[in-house]
Amino acid sequence: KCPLEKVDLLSLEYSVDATLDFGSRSDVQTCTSWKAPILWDGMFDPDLYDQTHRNEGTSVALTVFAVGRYLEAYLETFLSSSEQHFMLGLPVTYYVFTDLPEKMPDIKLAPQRSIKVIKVDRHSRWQDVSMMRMKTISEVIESDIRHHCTHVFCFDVDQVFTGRFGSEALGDSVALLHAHFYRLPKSLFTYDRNSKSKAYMEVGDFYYHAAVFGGSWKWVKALTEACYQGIMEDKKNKVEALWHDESHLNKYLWLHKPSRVLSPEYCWDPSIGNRSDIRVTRLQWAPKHYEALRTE
Ligand code: 2GW
Ligand code: MN
Repeated sequence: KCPLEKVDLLSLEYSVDATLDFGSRSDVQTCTSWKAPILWDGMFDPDLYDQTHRNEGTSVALTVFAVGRYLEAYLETFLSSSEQHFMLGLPVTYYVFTDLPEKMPDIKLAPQRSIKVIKVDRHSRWQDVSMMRMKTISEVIESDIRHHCTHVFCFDVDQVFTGRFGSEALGDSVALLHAHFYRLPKSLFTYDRNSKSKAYMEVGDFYYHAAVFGGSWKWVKALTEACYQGIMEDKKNKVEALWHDESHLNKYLWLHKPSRVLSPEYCWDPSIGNRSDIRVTRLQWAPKHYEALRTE
């Protein structure tokens, strides 16, 4: 059991965290060594979080990229499922980045929710499509998001919301435990191990998944800028981190610990099968069709 200490509570952005019940899940780790909560089903009262965030005037930006074939393969399912489950009751602005704005699906949005479609270039290497998201996100936070939203969440598009992904997930700096690694020993984490890369690291806390990260706009801007700088430095030195942007993200989160950690409920791979600690899945990996999507 690992409750938040009184002294920490004073500095918490939202005192509602004081109601987290760290003892309610004895089968999983509910707190990091630096006392950030790891959110599992059963630890929190969703209505309390919603109420608190409505009172605080929280508004959320969701960024997602759908470049090339990923638009028709994934975007409609991602957005329509998000309308069923993502931050219901709070104002949400989707920032959709695509090279094919004319192919945008027509999604019916609930009140207080809107979409901004932003045209981006298509990089010829898929590694660059993925990595250059960091640059684009930091730019749009600076030019637009920071004037309209308090928080930002960044998502891969190849996933589907299947349960509440609500305001309990909001915090100053939020990272997600990778479904394939949360029960593995650290020695198996696939950090970048090439000392020539800016993403190089030997030890870490967790293996985080780059498919979901978020936080205050300030923090996400700092993170995406730092990752982009690392990526460009690597290009200059003719190296590429093992898992691209995800390696740089893991390095940043090792140096700048997140204030909130999401359990793999928040991005589950159904091909893993049933696990007793996963009582609810809130977002799921969509099936991959690598051959069809990754060849030209
Ligand atoms: C990516 C790989 C191969 C071929 C195409 C693409 C591709 C990615 C694309 O053609 N169009 C596109 O919009 N993307 C965007 O990049 C899209 O938002 C997608 O979700 C994201 C990451 O690519 P994805 O989902 O195919 O890669 P994953 O699921 O293996 O992602 C993990 O590793 C990546 C780095 O290799 C990233 O860190 C990602 O955040 C991780 O989840
Ligand atoms: Mn993905």
